[in-house]
Parts: sequence; C-alpha cells; structure tokens
Amino acid sequence: MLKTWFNIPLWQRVIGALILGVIVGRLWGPDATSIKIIGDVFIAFIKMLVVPLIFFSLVAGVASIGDLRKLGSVGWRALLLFVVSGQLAVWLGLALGTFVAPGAGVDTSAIQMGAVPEPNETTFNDMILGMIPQSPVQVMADVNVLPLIVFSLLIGIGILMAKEDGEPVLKIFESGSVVMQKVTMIVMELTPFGVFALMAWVAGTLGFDALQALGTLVFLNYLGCFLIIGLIYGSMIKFIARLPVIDFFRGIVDAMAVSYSTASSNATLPVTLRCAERNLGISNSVASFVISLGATINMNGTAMYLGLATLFGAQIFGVDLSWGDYLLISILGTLGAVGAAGIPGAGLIMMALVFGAVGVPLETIAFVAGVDRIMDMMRTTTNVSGDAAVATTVAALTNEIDRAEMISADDV
Ligand code: DAS
Repeated sequence: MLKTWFNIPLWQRVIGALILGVIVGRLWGPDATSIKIIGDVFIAFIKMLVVPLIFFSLVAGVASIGDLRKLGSVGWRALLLFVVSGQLAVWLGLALGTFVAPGAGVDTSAIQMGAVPEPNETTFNDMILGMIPQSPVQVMADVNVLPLIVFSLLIGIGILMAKEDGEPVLKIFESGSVVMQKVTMIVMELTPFGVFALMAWVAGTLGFDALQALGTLVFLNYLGCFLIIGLIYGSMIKFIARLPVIDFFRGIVDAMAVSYSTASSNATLPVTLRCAERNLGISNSVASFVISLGATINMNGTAMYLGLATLFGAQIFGVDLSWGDYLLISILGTLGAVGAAGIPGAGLIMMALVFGAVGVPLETIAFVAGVDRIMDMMRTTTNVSGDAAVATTVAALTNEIDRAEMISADDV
C-alpha cells in the first residue's frame, strides 16, 4: 500500500487531494473546519523551513556569485541578465495582481485568523532601523525576514571578500543548503494531506467565490509565466543573442517537459545542461556554469509569482499596500527567488519572506497551498527556460556557441 502510494508521482497525489478536498468541503460545509488542523500542521512545517532555508540558500547563493568574477565577461553578463529579467518578472506579477485583482471581493471573515496586522504606522526611520539585524539570533527567533535577509547578504558578501579564508564557511553553507533542501522534500511529502484538508476547509467555509479567486490566481500564474517565456526570453534570444527563437525553444523542449512534471529546477538540471550543449551548441564551460548558477539564483517564474501572490493575499485580507510596499515587494520578490531552492514548493515557502515584510497575513499560505503545486510546475518551467535563455544569450555574446549546431536542432 505504502509502496503504491509513493510510486504515484507527488504532483498526481496533490492534484487528487485537491479535487477530493473541494468535493468533501462542498459536501461537508463549514464543519470541514474540523480537519483544518491537518493543514495547519503542514503550514507549521512550511513556516519551520523559512528561516534556515532563507539563511543557508541566500548565503550560498550570494557567495556562489564569487565564481562569476573568475569567468569575467561571461560572469557579469549572466548576472546582469539574471537581475534584469528577475525585476521584469516581479513587476509583471505586480501588474497582473494590480490590474486583475484576483483576491478582491473574497469574504474571508469566516477564516479564524490572528488579528490582521495593523497598517504599518512605523516611520521611515523605524523601517530603516528595523532592517538592521542588531541581534541576529533574535531576528531568526522572531522570523523577522527583512533583517534576516540583510544579515544573510552580509555573510555571503563577507565570504566572497574572505576568498580562500572563507572557503570552510562557504562549504558549511553549501552543504547546509543541500541539507535544508532534503528536509524541505520530506516536508513536501505532507503536501497531499495538507492540500486535502486546506481545500476542504476553503471550499466548506468560504464557498465558491474563494474557489473562483484561487482559479483566477492559477490562471494569472500561467499567464505571467507564458508572458515571461514568450516576451522576455523571446526578446532576449531574438534581439540580444540574435538567434532564431523557434530553434531555441525546440532545443529546450525536453527540459521544459521535465521541469513541468518534476516542479524542480535541480532535478531538471542534467536535462537542461544536455539541451544547452547538444541542441543549442553552447560550450560546456558557459552552459555548466551559467545554468548551474541559474538553477540556484535565477527563478523568474517564482519572482513573478511572489509579486502576484503578495497582492492576492493583501486583497483577500484587505491590507492596503503603498508604492513603497510595491518597491519592497519587487526587491524581496527578487531576493526570494535568489533564496528559493530549485525544489518543489520553494516558492510556497518564500511567500512567508515577502508577506512578513509588508504585513500580509501568513494565513494566505494556507489559502493558496492547495493549488500551489499546479502553479509550481509552470513556475519551474519558466525558471528553467530562463536559465537556458541566459546561457544562450551569454554564449552568443561571448562567441561560445556553435550557431550551426543550434539551427540543426532538427535532430532533437
Ligand atoms: N519549484 C521551484 C523550482 O524548482 C520553483 C518554485 O517553487 O517557485 O524552480
């Protein structure tokens, strides 16, 4: 029985749990709240991951940028394309969330939740001081994400500057990041149970308008990802790499299929590398470096989603966001994508990072967890396609690509 269970791909178990949860919730009604505890346990484990995953992944991610300098022109071009495409992605998510407003009009009064955080009355000075991790251990204990990010970035930069002396510490963070990814994968095995309970609770207590809002969120997640792939990556290949766009996408179709089914950039890495070298004609040095680094810090689908989901949470819980909050979300959405690991559910965990900073209730995570896997599959496909697009563009700009090889991708 147990063997059969684990033989079913996790995403199929999750989608089955989602459908079953909605049916049970619609039949059971508000009493479905009695099984919400199962979902709360799942969310509690998700929250458990936030601090260690951000700390280890962000430090290791920033410190790994150090290698960029070794690659000179390839390195800074890759980093520039990572940052620009990441910013475009998160602002696309903010635009979709603002103009479509998927969470507006959902009555969440039935959700028993902690008091909605008071609108940030803190002054600008308080906000700046609040970002300084005066007591790093206290910052972690309070899950205070902004100073935690500042502390992580400083540690990463410190490792970079320490050069060889920083190597032992870097190894700790790199292995710590891998360990945290394994712990996350253990927690992700609880997803079907958490999704079933949370979807039954949402469907039973909040009714159809909540389900409709979730449906709109999923649609916008896919629309945003398609726009990133088509417009941002398409333009990068056509106007910067000056290569045939169709041949590029034909060359990475295997990597897109594997990333969609696994919802994991890390699991797709070997396929992405093979597509880059065999089908796109990119040199091994550029492909292996840019795509491996990209799988760690370049997650444009996730960045877009973090912007979109934050507005969704603010809308369903009636939290007003200022333009300053939008700017903060755009920065944290990019940092969250850098800190997110290339494993299933990373984006779900990183939502806590952004929500905490702009006062959006973490209950939003419970609200969207049920449909996260369906969205994660498309986010991951977008992340992986972005890694391949940047590697192709950098290779084209540094003459590290065999253009003839790419156009003959017919033998894909
Ligand atoms: N699943 C993550 C990845 O592997 C993306 C995400 O969770 O948003 O890229």
